[in-house]
Amino acid sequence: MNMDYFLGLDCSTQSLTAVLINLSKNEVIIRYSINFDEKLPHYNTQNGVLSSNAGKVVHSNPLMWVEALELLFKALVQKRLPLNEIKAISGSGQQHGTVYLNNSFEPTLKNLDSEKPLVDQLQKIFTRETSPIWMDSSTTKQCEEIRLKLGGLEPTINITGSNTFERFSGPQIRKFYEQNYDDYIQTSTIHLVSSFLSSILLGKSSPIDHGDGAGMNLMNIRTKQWDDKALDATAPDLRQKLPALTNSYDIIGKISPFFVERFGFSPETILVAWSGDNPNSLIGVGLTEKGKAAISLGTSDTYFSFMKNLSFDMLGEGHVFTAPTGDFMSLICFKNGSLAREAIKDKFNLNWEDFGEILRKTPPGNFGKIMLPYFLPEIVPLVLEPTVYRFGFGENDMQGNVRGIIEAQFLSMRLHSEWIQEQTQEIYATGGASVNKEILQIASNIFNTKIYQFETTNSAALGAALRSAKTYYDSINERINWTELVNRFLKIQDNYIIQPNNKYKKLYDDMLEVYRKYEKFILKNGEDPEQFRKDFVKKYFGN
Ligand code: XUL
Repeated sequence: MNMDYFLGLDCSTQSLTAVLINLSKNEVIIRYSINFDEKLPHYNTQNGVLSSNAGKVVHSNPLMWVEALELLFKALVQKRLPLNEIKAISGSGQQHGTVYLNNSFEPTLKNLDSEKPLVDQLQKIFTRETSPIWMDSSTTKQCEEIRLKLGGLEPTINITGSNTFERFSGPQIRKFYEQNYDDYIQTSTIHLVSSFLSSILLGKSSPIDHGDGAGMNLMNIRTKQWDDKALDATAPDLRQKLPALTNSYDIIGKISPFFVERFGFSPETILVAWSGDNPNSLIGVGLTEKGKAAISLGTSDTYFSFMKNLSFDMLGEGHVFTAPTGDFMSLICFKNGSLAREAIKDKFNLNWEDFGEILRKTPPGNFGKIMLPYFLPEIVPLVLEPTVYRFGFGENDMQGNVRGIIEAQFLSMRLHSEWIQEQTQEIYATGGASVNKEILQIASNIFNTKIYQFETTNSAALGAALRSAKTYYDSINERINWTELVNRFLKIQDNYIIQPNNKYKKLYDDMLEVYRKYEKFILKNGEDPEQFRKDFVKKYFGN
């Protein structure tokens, strides 16, 4: 019997993951990951990255991603998975990261020898050995320069969908142009992580999809074309170096002979444009209609939602990207996600069970203990010099710190998502930490919204697999709509729904105001809200 297999790949910060699905049976056949630190130690990464300059400069090695791709396919072959029956492949990449290539890139991809490892053949295609990734926060100067050239905050947001951000590709490209002029001139193509890896599968330079393109400060969010003003504000001759843009749902070609010969894929395997991890997760967690938002608790924490009608965060903290469906999505990215939670867990020598136990035993509102959790430079709100602030408690108060970090993360998420106009009725939780029910209960209480917890923690790779399936069926005129497609894989069970406890609604509304004032106090020279915090303590804890 013919089976409809589809493959989704996800090159995230710490690992490369494959999710293989069978649409004839609506099942996931395998989820398999290559962890960079563990399986490719010779790249010397920590949590998948190379960090310098006190955490401000964060790069990764594109050859490591290539080597991981081969390791991953080798493992799938060894597991005797039916690679030759896969109908279509798509993928996902950590957003914003840029790969700089010379003019041997295309000829090299065209002439790959399937007897030799990829990594040996791609050594000489780069003009920049390492790629700046989304965790990099070293381009404040370039952000300011570009924003100024575009006419300030408002026009920048109106054109690109976002303020300029340190990690966005445009400012990163400008920094390379300013600091490594000769290498910039030698660069013939600049790819994103997603389009770089899709190029390798395709055997030639691949387009960049609108979803990931929107995270560059270079694409016009309304016309979905490279924006001349933004290109000029960033670096000279940039248009020639950028691949074409394409819809996220477009077929970009068939898999290159290298992968057919080396791993046994069918030469008929269709490739669908890759996208960023957040647009992919939008599909992977089933956000195909308005009113639905997701929180992804991974290396970074993100809050994102499906958006039917374009609207912007004029404060410049959130982003609007194109959704894989052709609609829009909002995204807010918090860098102090898992690594911040782990910093507290490890400081007190806890495991995740102990951590959950403390969350269960401590009261909502944390006796008015407020943390501003900037263990790393933060994206939202912008904090370039990492410092952890504690009000009403000290760094050795274990319980205060455990609840403090979690409440801080979700209060900040609620505060900084206030601009999103389409009302959220349901939140879907995904990412590593979403298996922790205590964490999600706090999120649910703070947002006063029901949260669906999913079994899947590979939502980006699953989203990529589902996207490739959607395009494949559209191409053979067996149309399925997005919601019907994603629902086949989103089997939410009743015990995975977390209900907000209404009892804490008012408390968290009030605590949000305390938190808002502390952010203002620390980051914007606002008034010291100590008395306001004490009033909160008195109101809810009586002392
Ligand atoms: C989104 C962002 C991160 C990366 C890595 O803007 O920077 O979520 O995509 O996951």
